[in-house]
Amino acid sequence: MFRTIRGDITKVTDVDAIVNAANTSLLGGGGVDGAIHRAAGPKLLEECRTLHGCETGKAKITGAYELPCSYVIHTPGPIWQGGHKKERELLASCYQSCLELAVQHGARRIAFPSISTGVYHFPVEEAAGIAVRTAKRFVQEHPGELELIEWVLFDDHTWKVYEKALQG
Ligand code: AR6
Repeated sequence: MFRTIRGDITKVTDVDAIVNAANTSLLGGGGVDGAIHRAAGPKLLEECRTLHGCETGKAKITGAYELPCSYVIHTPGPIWQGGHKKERELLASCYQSCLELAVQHGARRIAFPSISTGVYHFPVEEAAGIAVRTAKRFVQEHPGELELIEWVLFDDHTWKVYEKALQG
């Protein structure tokens, strides 16, 4: 049901949906967002233009085009500003919103990157705890609706932190 793997989320072939750590414009960027747009091809940006952005903590879904899955779920994570700007609640809301959209679209297997812990500087340990707690609670509240939730972590340190959060 839950697992972590080290790697590139654009290469994952065993899920219905991958999550993009986007920005509120939904018009692409660096990091995992850039990698997803490059791998999906220009039609992804075309569809994103029709969405007119997305609020931090919410999510929107598109097709996946050249990617080996059916959907991309785009969620703008919070920018870490010291922890007093509702960053934790907003990050939990990202996971919750993505999982709700996945279920609404019949996507039973979903892969997440480490939302907000790159250029948005959310501390990784806290982000991993929020990610795992929110996903576990969601599964308890939606029994039988999801088969797999995995985190695809790009670097060794981030992978170890999520693995510990999941086991601990
Ligand atoms: N697969 C999986 N994880 C990746 C990949 C990949 N291909 N590439 C990077 N990561 P970031 P954020 C990891 O900065 O902090 C963008 O410009 C990365 O090592 O991508 O939410 C958006 O447009 C890190 O652990 O996302 C926004 O403006 C994690 O993904 C802004 O960055 C998240 O890093 C969002 O910032």
